[in-house]
Amino acid sequence: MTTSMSMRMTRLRQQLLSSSSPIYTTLSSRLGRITTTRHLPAAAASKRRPLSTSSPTAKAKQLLLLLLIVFALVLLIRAAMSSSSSSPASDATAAAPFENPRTVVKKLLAESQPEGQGATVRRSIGRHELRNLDPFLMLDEFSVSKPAGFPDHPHRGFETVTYMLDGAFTHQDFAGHKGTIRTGDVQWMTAGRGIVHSEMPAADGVQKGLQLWINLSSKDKMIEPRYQELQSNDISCAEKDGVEVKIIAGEAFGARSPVYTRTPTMYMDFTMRPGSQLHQPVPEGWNAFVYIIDGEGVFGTEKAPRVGAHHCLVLGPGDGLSVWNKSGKPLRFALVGGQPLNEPVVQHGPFVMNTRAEIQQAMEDYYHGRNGFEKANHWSST
Ligand code: FJE
Ligand code: FE
Repeated sequence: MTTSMSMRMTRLRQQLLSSSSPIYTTLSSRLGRITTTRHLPAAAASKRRPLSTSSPTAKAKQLLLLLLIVFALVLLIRAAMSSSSSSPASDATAAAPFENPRTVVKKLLAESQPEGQGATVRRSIGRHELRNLDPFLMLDEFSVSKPAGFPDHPHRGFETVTYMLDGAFTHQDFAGHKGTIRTGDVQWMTAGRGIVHSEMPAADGVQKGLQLWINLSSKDKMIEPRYQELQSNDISCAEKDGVEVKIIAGEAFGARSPVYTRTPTMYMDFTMRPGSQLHQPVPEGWNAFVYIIDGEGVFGTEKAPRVGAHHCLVLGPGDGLSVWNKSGKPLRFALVGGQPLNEPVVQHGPFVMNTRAEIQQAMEDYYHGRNGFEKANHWSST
């Protein structure tokens, strides 16, 4: 046995023994349906009395009655017009333009925890209270300073999306792929059948970002690995009524991201000025969540309480999300949605498959350097 092999064995053993997450199986659960009913204003009934035509007091009464009728009619017409209006952007008090607006069904504060080698992450999806939100497996807000980081480790069966909020990170993989992403850049990595890589801070000070893990369907788990890298100035952005959006995946305000999402996904970074509001469609049937990066916002319905940074909000079913910034500071949050795969999820650390047997296979492939892990035996990051 070679030295590198025995090192790999020790590494694998340590990884498996120290793994805090036991093998678990979850069948994707469906969120309960919420329906809303609309109440239309009931038509007011007006009664007429026969009009008498004699004295001046009677004439005054007639005039008053006529005025009252006209006033009631004006009110009725206005009510009818506002209930049929479809452009709330022109009217700050209008109802959300969605048939079935999504509301917040779960709120979670992502607390800091140690991860990788000396790194700190605020995990929301992937922790006990929110095991996964099909097709999403994990969301970490990371804050890492040298020499901490995420040294050589494997992945199989899903995608990792790294979005830099502040600073720079360098990645290197076993196939010779190497690069640095900086503030505003995105690395969309499809691990597929296998990647071994390192992800380390590339500058002094605290390097911050978001890393999202998106599951791949059973038919895509063993595809060739692939990278899609977007520099901050290649990321589509748009602005409307005091709301700015950077589109990492999907479409908003008529602009589209060039990223190909094998598992259909939307990923937006919104910044809302104080006093602004947003009405963003989210495909019906998709699971979706919000992660607040900075500031405070009102999500789902105008009467909802304000929520601040580092909170993850799981959205219920519906066709769109409304957000209000009622604070005096900018509000920044990520809105992410994806089509659920509705497949069994069996995860063991960096391997996410459909069955226990496939996890066993992944561990053996990594250990022996097979089925996509061929280069693992002769590689380590520099
Ligand atoms: C990993 C432990 C880890 N969150 N956020 C076990 F830390 C990781 C891992 C990351 C990670 C990397 C970055 Cl750049 C940002 C992260 C976890 O690399 F993959 C396993 N299996
Ligand atoms: Fe990784």
